[in-house]
Amino acid sequence: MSTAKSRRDFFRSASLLGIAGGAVAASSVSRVALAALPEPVIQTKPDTAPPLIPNTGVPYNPVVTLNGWTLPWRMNQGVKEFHLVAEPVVREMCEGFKAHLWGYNGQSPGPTIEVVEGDRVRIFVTNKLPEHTSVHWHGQRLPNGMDGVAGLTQPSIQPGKTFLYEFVARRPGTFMYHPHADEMVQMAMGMMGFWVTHPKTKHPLIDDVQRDFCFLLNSYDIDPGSYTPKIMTMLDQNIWSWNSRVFPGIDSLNVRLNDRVRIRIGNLTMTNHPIHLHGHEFTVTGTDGGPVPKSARWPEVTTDVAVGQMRQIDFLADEEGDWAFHCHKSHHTMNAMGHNVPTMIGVDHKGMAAKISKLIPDYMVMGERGMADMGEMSMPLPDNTAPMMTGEGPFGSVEMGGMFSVLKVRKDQKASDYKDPGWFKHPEGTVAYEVAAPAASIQAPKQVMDKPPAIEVQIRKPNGSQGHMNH
Ligand SMILES: [Cu+2]
Repeated sequence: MSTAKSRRDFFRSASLLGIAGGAVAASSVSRVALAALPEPVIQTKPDTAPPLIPNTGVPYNPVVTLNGWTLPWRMNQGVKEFHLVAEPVVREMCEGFKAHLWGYNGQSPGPTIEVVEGDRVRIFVTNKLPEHTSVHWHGQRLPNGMDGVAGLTQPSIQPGKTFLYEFVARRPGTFMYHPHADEMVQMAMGMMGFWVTHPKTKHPLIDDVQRDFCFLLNSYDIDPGSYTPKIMTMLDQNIWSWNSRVFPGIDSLNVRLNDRVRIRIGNLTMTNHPIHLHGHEFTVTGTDGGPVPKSARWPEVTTDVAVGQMRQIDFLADEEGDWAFHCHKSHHTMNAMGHNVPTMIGVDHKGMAAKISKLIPDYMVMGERGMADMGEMSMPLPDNTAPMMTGEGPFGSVEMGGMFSVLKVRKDQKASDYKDPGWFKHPEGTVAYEVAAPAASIQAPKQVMDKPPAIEVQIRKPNGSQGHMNH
């Protein structure tokens, strides 16, 4: 179904259902304003959209959402109006791997909402999901009835209905939005989005930056070959993603040498993520609670983003190169498969493999030397999944997946150009290289485990007498 047609259908069903009338806080909006909902803008591609330069109101340096986009608004008598549509979406998590998620306006996560401190914001939320929902504006100062907690501060938004939220974006900073109705299911299905409120005037704790990136940490449990997340999984997710993308599907962060760079990260998974940047030190300059006082900042190369937290990091990109940027939990830089594989390092199971392959012709021995072989192996994969460790770099397989990307710092990157400059061209003599060494001087450690030493264990029997047990 084309976007144009789905929009037409939406407006037809909207008028049939009388959506425009069923809004909360209708008293603050005239009937005329309600009758004309802003047309929802839908995005179906997972590309990183260029920054949305504001053409009205206070100017600011817009953010770039990794593999995402900023929702356009319309000005209506001084109020910024947005239209979010909660709906089932198909998200390409990387090439060859699509997930059936729930999100907003065609994508999961939903579009980023960018406003300026002091803006009056009106957000229409239309529910095209098969169940009720609500939207909570995480971190915002707002009237209690606009907080979006179904049952507590508002009735839930039933399928087919549109609600209206309206408040003033009172404090600048890094925020997110997500449902506060059947939360476990709806967040496990990908319903979330970013929110940035830019300062109205020069703020003593918010420095100007040349590049401003944002993304959400999310995780899913999607069996290889299937499309829909298993929503009951509490901690054992197998897909660790940034903005519902996994490496090598996550775009690089491309900056110019000596740019001041800001990266805003929000965590809506069910575990913490130590986010690590190579080659530079950063400081945490803000959280969803606001800017961090200067006296409370210290340099880091890794910062932990706990569940439900947001971190805003700033740094000077003064080292050229392709710098890894990733979650430091190594299981989070891997994609599905292989998490239940026993450790086989040092185990000689060749004979066993031959016997098994008589029964299962495709049986392969994995991980005798480590798991690195998996990165280069082109194993037959089920139809819809991502390779566990992959990503072709200029020197071979990067052996990564999941929460991994690259900060690309270039001298010749143009100001405000976010295009991928390709791989770094290292100055001669600055790349680690193989040296000739006599083989005898670097002997590999012996890993023979076929004859474990016999260990004698003394076991005290309940009656006090001693027994022997040989292992
Ligand atoms: Cu992680």
